[in-house]
Amino acid sequence: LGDTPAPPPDVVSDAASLLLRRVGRVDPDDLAAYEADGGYAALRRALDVGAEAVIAEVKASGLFGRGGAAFPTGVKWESAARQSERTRYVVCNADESEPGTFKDRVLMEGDPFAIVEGLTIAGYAIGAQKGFIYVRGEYREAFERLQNAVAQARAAGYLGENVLGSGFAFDIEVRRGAGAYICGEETALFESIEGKRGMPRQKPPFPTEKGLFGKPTVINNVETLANVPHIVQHGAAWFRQIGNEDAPGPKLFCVSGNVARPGVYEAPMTTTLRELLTMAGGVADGRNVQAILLGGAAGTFISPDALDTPLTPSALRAIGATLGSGAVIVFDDRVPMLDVLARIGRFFAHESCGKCYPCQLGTQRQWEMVQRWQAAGRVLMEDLPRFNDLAATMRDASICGLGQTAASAIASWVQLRGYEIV
Ligand code: L3W
Ligand code: SF4
Repeated sequence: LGDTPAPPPDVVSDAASLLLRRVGRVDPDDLAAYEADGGYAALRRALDVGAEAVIAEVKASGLFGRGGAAFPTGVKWESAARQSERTRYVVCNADESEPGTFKDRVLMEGDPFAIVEGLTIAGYAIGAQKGFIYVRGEYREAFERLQNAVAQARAAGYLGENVLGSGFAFDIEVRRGAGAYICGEETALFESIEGKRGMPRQKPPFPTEKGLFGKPTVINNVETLANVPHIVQHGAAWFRQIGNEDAPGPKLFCVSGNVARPGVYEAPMTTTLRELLTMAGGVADGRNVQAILLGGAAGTFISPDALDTPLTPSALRAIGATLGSGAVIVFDDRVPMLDVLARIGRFFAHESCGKCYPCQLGTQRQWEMVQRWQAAGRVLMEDLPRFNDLAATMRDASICGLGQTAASAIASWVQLRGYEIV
């Protein structure tokens, strides 16, 4: 955990994959190679069937956001397309910064044209004139790959004044962040693109109504957009064959920590945690699982008793967890968990933007508290009423997701095992 760039994934699953199909196989710097592998067939189909049909297909597919909050993508697109304001934007949130999350990096470095194509289809569907891809500052290679992909797409007529002779005018600009976790929050990301300090805005209004430059905007995660060409090309029913009613389509999981083969794995969300760990070679050195942190620093600690839970939203909800961005961090029985809690506390205190007091002050007090526990070698019982009060205040009164989730991992650990630590 921490505020350094995610390590490069060692392993990419070679299972029957959709999203990772081209990664490591098709030259990511060559548009001709992408086209030869079926690339841009989906955009052609989108332009043929029309914007309304594209939105209907994405809605019917049941695709939901892969960045953490799982909002239905088609509903978001429809909401933006319905606005009376005609100046509209689409934005790809590529500021992947959640600790333990490195899936978008693999897609951007390994299959950048798919993201450019997905964003172009999104732009066409909602009637946008311009798209932005906002890339995490530390991801230099991803940034360069995407810039190259956009330039080649523009030269070939997939972007520009008259996309493939359809009359649709659309272009994409690739921007780099400057190292702030908070700029992955969608409205802070807009502020950053607009040239201001990246601080979240109050929601509502949601971006579909007032987003970038105050105009209707659709903002989707990299992985979400990477699913779009497949849905448009093959249809919602085909897409729904993967996963189940509650969780259609493939998902990328970032498995890290004490596993034999850390990396990015593609699997349906009906996969259980135990099956995912098996894909990653099991717990390293034959040790036992102590806990799994699901969803990164903003996520939830899961007990090894819950290893047979499928990774669908409803199954996870039933055990009080969410999948978040797809981070699965495994801690074996040797890991000093109070050090991990202290690291999480430091992370949020450092990354809080300071705009609202529940989070600005709450993350600092939380960090102090977990440092006290670390020094004492146990969760201090006398701190628990204070901690619960702090966690509830941050969750209920913070402006954005950072503050609202800053205590969730620590609270889940206290609930899981805290009382037993001596
Ligand atoms: C139109 C409505 N749009 C909601 C949109 C909203 C946003 C999306 C989700 O993220 C999560 C948290 C962590 N009309 C709408 C609407 N929307 N109602 O739907 O919205 P929301 O507010 O539920 O969530 P959020 O604040 O966008 C919070 C996760 O993010 N997280 C992790 C972040 C890190 C990464 C990464 O590194 N890749 O994603 C941190 O908190 O799980 O649940 O677009 O506008 N009525
Ligand atoms: Fe900033 Fe935290 Fe408030 Fe979000 S919750 S606006 S990060 S201070």
